[in-house]
Amino acid sequence: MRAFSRLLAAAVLLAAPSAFAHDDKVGDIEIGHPWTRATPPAARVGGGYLTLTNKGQTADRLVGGSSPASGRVEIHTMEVTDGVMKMRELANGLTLPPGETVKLEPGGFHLMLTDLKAPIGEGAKVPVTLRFEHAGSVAVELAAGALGAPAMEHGDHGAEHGDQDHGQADAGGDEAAIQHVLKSIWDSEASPLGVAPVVVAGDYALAGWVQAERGGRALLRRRGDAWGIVLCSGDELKSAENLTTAGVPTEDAEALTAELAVAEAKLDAKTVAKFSLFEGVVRMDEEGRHGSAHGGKH
Ligand SMILES: [Cu+2]
Repeated sequence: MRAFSRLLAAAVLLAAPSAFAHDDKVGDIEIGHPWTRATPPAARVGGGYLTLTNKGQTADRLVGGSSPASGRVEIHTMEVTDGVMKMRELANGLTLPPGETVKLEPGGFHLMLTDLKAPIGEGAKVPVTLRFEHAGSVAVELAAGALGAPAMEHGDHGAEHGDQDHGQADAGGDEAAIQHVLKSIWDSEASPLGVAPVVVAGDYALAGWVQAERGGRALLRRRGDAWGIVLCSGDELKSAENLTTAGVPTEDAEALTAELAVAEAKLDAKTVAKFSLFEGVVRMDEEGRHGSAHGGKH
């Protein structure tokens, strides 16, 4: 329980854009679409995402940042080791090769606002100053989309993955919608994602997933007609107490764990064992390019 809370506090906030922010430029560095996402009330960290294009002839480097909204702004990378996603601070900054665009995005490089002074509210503009080794400093604003709201609304990413369906519940009901949300992010021909069982209580759901030799459990939340992923974990999500910690109302948490136990008892032991393989807690919001959270496919 304590460990879970700590993990939650330290969990990575993965998010997806829902607002199109203005572009900025400093020296040879062009900054595109800076965004973040609203955080849960207890969150101490937030993510920051944007693209950096080096229009110059020589390499530059994002070496740091600062924000009045957080104690620190760190530059992080995500790595998957043995199927477990971890993030690591890039102590030497992020190299920006000449003529190239480097994306800071969920599941990859990102800014991490640690020690948030207050939760990030939907629609907020979070000011961040970015510091480059050669280009100097520039102020940008991270436009905050909703927590768990449908994302990828803007046209920029549409061609690439705008059809990831915003988790709308459809005729197939909650289970189909939830499977669809998970698959739209992680499923691929090369590595099909299996989603089962799915149990729903109130506005929350638990889903087991397996992909090749990996697996885990996901907690999802309904907002309006859409289901969004709240977090991914393993055995932690079998505990009603942990679910409550993650924000699920006690009644729903108890219903979920009871139903999950019944549903998983019908599966073969090998599959259920895979659900336990996911270590730690990765807090997310639905959508986005979160592939590396589970699969390291990027
Ligand atoms: Cu991070």
